[in-house]
Amino acid sequence: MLLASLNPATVAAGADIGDAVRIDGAVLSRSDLVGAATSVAERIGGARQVAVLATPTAATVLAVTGCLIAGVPFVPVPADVGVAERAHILTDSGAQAWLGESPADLGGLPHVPVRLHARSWHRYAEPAPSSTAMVMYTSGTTGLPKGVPISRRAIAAQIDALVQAWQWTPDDTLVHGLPLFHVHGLILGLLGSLRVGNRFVHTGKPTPAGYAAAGGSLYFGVPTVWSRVVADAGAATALASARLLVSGSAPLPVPVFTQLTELTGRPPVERYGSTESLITLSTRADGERRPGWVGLPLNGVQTRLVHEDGSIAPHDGETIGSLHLKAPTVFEGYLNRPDATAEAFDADGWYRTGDAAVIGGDDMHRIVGRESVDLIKSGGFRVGAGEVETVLLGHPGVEEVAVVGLPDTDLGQRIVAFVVGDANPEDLITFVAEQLSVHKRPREVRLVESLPRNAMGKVVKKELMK
Ligand code: MLC
Ligand code: AMP
Repeated sequence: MLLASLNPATVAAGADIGDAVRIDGAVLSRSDLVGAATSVAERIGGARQVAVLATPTAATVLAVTGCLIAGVPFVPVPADVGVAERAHILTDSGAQAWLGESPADLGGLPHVPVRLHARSWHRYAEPAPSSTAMVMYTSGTTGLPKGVPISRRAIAAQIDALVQAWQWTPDDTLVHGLPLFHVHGLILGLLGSLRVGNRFVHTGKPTPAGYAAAGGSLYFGVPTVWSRVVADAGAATALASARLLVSGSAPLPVPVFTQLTELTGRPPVERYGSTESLITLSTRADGERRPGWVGLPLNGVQTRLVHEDGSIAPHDGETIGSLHLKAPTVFEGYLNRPDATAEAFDADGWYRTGDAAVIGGDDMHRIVGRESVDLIKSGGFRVGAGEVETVLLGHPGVEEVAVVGLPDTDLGQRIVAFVVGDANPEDLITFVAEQLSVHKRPREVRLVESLPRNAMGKVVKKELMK
């Protein structure tokens, strides 16, 4: 069973815990989860696909769990989603209804609320491992976000590999305050806990104080979270009793690694992945944790480095190449986008991650950076420069625009828009927040006379990043 700890037979036979999930002030036991989520499954059983506005609430946990019980693929929609991005996700995915929390504007779809106190004890057959569990949207360098269908098999393989790497057990209490619409917070954090059977605590926002108060043994965070934790020495020292502090979704700066180690006595475990591949590399609970390096391949993962001319680069700890990988967790293709799927894989089926890396003779991996300046990571969120530029060009005051990610000590990269035109910078920031999503808004808009262009007329973004 994918969510093994929610097996109705074992829960009924006494394998219950009263506080399996704590979220948004609610405490759910395993039998609450089984009963309420099975009731959700009964209500949506015939649906082809549903959208779940992934707020960090009990309703979202039950909506997601109910879909997995019924075998209905769901689309986790960013909790802070704006108008244009929401319309695209609903149309592209073919979602038939909102399940659980609902946005103020339903976009023409019916809404099926989740009843927290409803119960059903119907037994569902386990859906096929090859079936799609969810379709998660993720940004590319240009255009609108693409749907990534993620199979039940991939999720199970992912969690089992992490159980091995992190010595993750039902005795753990896993804590995070990350969004439930991405791999990190949803698949690893929530579904991982429901498969392993450990207690899960969602802190709402991932604040240092929230992490310190949660009393967990296993903590997940993006680098922005860890850099905020080390800036709060009191909160950081409270984490000394944890077993593992795990960082991922973006590069963890070496100074943050060092300070976290000093303050907690726990060198963080780093791991690397993507929406398309899930997590493929990690340092181990019982292995070396080297600052600046993201670890060894997880069970079943093969990696290689490729030069621009297609030749294979050596694993010598120095040579930089494009990171390609094969893994049981890699997706099969984007929804409705055969063109983008064809670009993502080479002729031998290797997935092109789009990241440049170095591999050591000991198989340790270091991520050097993104190959394209047009894919930005801000606070651990992946944002395409192209999607932000397209929205800004739709504003009447904008004539030309170029969006880049500039280095930022808090967010890793800060989204900055260089605009030629006549508009109020604050209005432009709000415009993107309303159209795409709040986390994709530029943190800064710089009005400029002109954009640097090469002889072909193409904007030279490297000039803007100096
Ligand atoms: C500010 N706000 C605005 C606004 N300006 N709202 C609307 N319009 C505007 N113009 C308000 C918001 O309403 C919100 O309020 C608040 O500002 C949000 O602030 P923020 O500055 O965006 O948040 P911040 O504190 O900077 O967020 C940091 C963060 C966040 C670390 C909490 O970036 C985060 O959750 N990151 C995690 C991303 C993640 O999980 N990625 C995993 C991808 S999976 P209010 O009141 O609501 O706070 C992956 C695979 C892998 O990568 O390897 O894991
Ligand atoms: P997403 O699809 O949002 O999961 O983003 C995936 C991208 O995040 C990867 O291709 C990397 O560029 C980046 N990433 C994830 N984890 C790490 C890490 N530990 N170190 C550096 N970059 C990372």
